Amino acid sequence: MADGDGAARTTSVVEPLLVEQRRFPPSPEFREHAWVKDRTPWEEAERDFEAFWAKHAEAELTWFRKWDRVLEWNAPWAKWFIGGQLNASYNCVDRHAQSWRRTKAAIVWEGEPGDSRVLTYQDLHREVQKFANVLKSLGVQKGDRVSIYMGMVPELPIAMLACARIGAPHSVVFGGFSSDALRDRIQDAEAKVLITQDGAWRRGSIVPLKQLADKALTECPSVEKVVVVRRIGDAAEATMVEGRDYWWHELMATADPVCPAEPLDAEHPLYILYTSGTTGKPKGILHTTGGYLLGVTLTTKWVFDLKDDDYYWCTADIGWVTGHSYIVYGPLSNGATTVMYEGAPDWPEKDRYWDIVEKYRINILYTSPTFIRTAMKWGTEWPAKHDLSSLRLLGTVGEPINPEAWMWYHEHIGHGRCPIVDTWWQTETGMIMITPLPGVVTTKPGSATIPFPGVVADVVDEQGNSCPPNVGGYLVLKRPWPAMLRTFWGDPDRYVKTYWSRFPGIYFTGDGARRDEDGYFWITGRVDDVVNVAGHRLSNIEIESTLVAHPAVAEAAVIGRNDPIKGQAISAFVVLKAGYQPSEDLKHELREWVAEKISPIARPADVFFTADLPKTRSAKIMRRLLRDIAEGRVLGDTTTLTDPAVIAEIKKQYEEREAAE
Ligand code: 7RM
Repeated sequence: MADGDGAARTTSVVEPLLVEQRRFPPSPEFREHAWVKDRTPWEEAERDFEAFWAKHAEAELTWFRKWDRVLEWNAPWAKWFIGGQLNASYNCVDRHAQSWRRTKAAIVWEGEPGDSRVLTYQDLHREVQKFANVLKSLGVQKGDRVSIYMGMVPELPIAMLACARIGAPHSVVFGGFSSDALRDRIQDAEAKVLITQDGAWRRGSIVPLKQLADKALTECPSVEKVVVVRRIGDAAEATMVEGRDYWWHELMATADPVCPAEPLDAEHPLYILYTSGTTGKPKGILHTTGGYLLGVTLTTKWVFDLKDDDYYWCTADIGWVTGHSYIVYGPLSNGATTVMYEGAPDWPEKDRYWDIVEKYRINILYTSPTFIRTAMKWGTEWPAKHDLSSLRLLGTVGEPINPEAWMWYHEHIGHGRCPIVDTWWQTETGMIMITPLPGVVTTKPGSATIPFPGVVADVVDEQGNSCPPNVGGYLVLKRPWPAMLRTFWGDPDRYVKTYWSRFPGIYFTGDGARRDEDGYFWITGRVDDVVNVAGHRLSNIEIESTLVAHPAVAEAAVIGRNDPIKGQAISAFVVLKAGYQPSEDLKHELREWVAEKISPIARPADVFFTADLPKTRSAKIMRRLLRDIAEGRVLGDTTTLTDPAVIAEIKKQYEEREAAE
């Protein structure tokens, strides 16, 4: 877990420099038409939270068999809807394809080069069934894992839903990850099949996904078959291995279009998604079927106040949990129209998102604070060029949003008309946990406001006691919720240790927070060794290990420092091996090394060479001190350091660089 040095600074009275006074109550018109108009759901959940979830499980999902018991809770092991049977693919596709929604757009896809596709629920039903049969023909059986390494193309949700249909847990690996990262995740999941594509478009150039996959597969003996979507064509230079690799379109051409959804136990694994934790090894977060689907279905409906005629667009990549829950499962389970975009926000121009909003008349937009801050930097002229009057609700996720960015979003995108939902949650929680419901909760710029009905969150001190108002502490969750992770894939001990050991029986989020006098939560960010760059979670230790794997590097420390756009940026402090000299070339090489080994997201913004790293007498790297330097704070106590001169030297380098810029 955390080495403790980051944690220490959260349990103190936080005195906000500027107390946020602005309040945005829901407009009477919005409230009148909202799914939730008053406090009833919170009251119901308070009276009997199991009955609350059971009521909505009945109303929102279609079950093949009703459950016998709502919850079995042997902390930290949860089972929801025991004895119940359902299928996520059936809930997301079949039940809509068999209703008046059959001709409604399910997925509206915008390609980076400007090509587009619309799949109605009927189309999706056919494609999902066909691909489920393809998977079966490749030997995939219930319980087998399928890894997916793709960009944002419609075949990705089709593949996920096909896996769900036959009970084969999918493990989507973000298409921006390196072949090493892919290899580690395939190995951990012991996937039988990999689905990928020849290449993906990124700002007009090609990411050669198949070539990267081939490299990973040289060390993945579990993978028997590979399915390749043809997105690019010859330019991707994908080569096919006879007997192992198959083109998606060739298999689909002859696939049987009928494949009934398998009735699965509510606790049947739906997917594994890897996320960064406090140690180098990524953790396979396991989500199961019934509770997860209920959590994402109800939050999608209530938080976004989603209606049948809405065009809903979440700009995340499906490779992250936000895409799983709020591009694929939540919206489709609701029978919504979900928009997906393949490319970058500044391609071909800095108004691509606003162009898409205008083109499709988007009603609900869900994006990240990093994107909002970037758009602020680009200037108001870009959104001003477009008709954004279709928007009626805006959302954010992934990092704390600063009040200035919130206000900019409110004014320049929402034109003062749209409620903003700042949603706090994690890969682990599966569903949105702290959020306004837009028809009821008055918002304050920068606060994720209050827990979703049925969720109990608190801010506690080192001993686990609730902190008084405005005192910072650890954000914890005190009651099980249906979409919670069930374990780490293949590592139950670490699941217990990571989340449930600091405060026994209570879920430790890894975030710091305070709660104000109105009970509103203000999330301050991670208190453990996790960096959050543009809403993407990275582990300090994983990046350090990667740096140390470079022949020139003896030791490395990595911290996330404040960054005005990305929330945090990575600073690396590197001790070289004897015989290596610091140089600009070597800095560049190390930055590229990390980008290649992990992902361009992990590429350090700055690299500092130092003779030694600041360490405590118990040999722990004092990342807190490095952070203080990087963020220009006065250095605290350095007496526990083995060699205080080390830190003075690093500080000098930092200041020299600042002066040079
Ligand atoms: C959905 C997602 C989780 C971490 C979480 C926080 C941070 C997410 C907010 C936020 C402040 C928010 N999953 N985080 N949402 N911080 N306000 N609204 O991002 O597993 O990738 O990251 O992200 O630190 O622990 S995640």
